[in-house]
Amino acid sequence: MNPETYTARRAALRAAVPEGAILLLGQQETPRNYLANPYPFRQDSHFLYFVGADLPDLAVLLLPHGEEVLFGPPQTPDDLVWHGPHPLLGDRAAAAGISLHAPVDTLGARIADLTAAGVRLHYLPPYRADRTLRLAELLGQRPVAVGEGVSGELVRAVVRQRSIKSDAEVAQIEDALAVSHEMYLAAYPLVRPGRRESEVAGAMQGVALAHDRAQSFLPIVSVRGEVLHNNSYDNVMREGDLLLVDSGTEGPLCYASDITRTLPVSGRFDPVQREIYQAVLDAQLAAIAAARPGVTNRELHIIAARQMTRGLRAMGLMKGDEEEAVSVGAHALFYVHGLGHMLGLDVHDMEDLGDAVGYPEGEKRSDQFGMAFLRLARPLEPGFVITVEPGLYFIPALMERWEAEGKHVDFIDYARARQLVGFGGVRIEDDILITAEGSRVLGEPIPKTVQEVEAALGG
Ligand SMILES: [Mn+2]
Repeated sequence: MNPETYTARRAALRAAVPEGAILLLGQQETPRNYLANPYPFRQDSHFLYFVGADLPDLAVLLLPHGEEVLFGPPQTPDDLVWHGPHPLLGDRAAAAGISLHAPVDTLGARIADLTAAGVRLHYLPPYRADRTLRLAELLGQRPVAVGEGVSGELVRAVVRQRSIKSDAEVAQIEDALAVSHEMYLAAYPLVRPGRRESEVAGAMQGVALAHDRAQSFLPIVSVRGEVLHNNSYDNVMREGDLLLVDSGTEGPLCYASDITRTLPVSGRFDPVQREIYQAVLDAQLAAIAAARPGVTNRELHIIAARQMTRGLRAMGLMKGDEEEAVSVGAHALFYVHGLGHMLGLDVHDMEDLGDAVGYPEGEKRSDQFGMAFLRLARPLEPGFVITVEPGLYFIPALMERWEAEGKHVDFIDYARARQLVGFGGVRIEDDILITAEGSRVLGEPIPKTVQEVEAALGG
């Protein structure tokens, strides 16, 4: 983005939080096993949004009278030896539309001056221990006190601003989706009995790396799709397995894509797999069709839940009235999570800011199993980018527990459900933009119908 974009974003933030000073803290390197061997660097997303500069140890102060200062490490002769020539701090500041810059080791003193002058310092909640410690040091407080000083006003302003994606931001997400599309094309030939999950994961990561892109999160590539956050790739794929692949990459400016497909290892779905898959696909399509400004994402979640309940009833897995089944939460035995989340610079966009992102002020999350995991419940607005990712899972431990408790016996046929132990899970996920009239699925279509998936696998 050009300097004017970052200047305009900070001006909008300043207008929403007019009093006091605002601190935007960049990310520091994270050691892997010793200091000089760090994890790949990922800049803080708020910093990327308001400043753009993508290197460690930066901070920006927005001062009460409109002054903006970029703090960063001064370049030393040793840096030139180890890291080669880099833009100077002043050039970084100029690229962000910031006129002043200063050595990062003077930041603490500037904050102390502000505090002494009675100026309120707005900062966002830290999500890593090193950020908590850095804030504690900068504020001259104990780490446990840092949380109490978080600015709710700043959190709400950032959420309002980052929730609405500009055309340029949507283009970044679609850029990431183009790489995702290629990643899936690379995966198909490797989804075969006898191959390992890690071969698929490696081929997909290889595509991202070949484009010089990071993956936006640790991908799930597993025949045990019912294990929701499964990050191991050590299974051998067998005839009759379903491989669940949930992966994403980042665009050039670190905007994320997030796509899930479920692939039959044999190349063709068996009859039961096809019925379950179709129930999930129908739910995803129904939710996308209903997505428009003013509709809440909770309503979309319920539309998807009812649609899948209809499918499960047709298969004899559920029974009774589908609206009633969904309102009491019986479907959550199979559809255990929420429909989706915001997508942007973070794959779960702004999740570090908590439920201020997904829930209107004053509205609490449901405590009903299933609905409690709905990350986004608020009314949709033009410019939101969200994921739509319903799924059905057969989780042995959960089925056993509910059956033992006699839970929702009016709506669930446990004898039938027991026959699906070992089935795994199906999830289908796309990224959509809410438009003035409805919604648009972003990116080049990735095979999704039963016929398309089987054709892609050569089944
Ligand atoms: Mn997702």
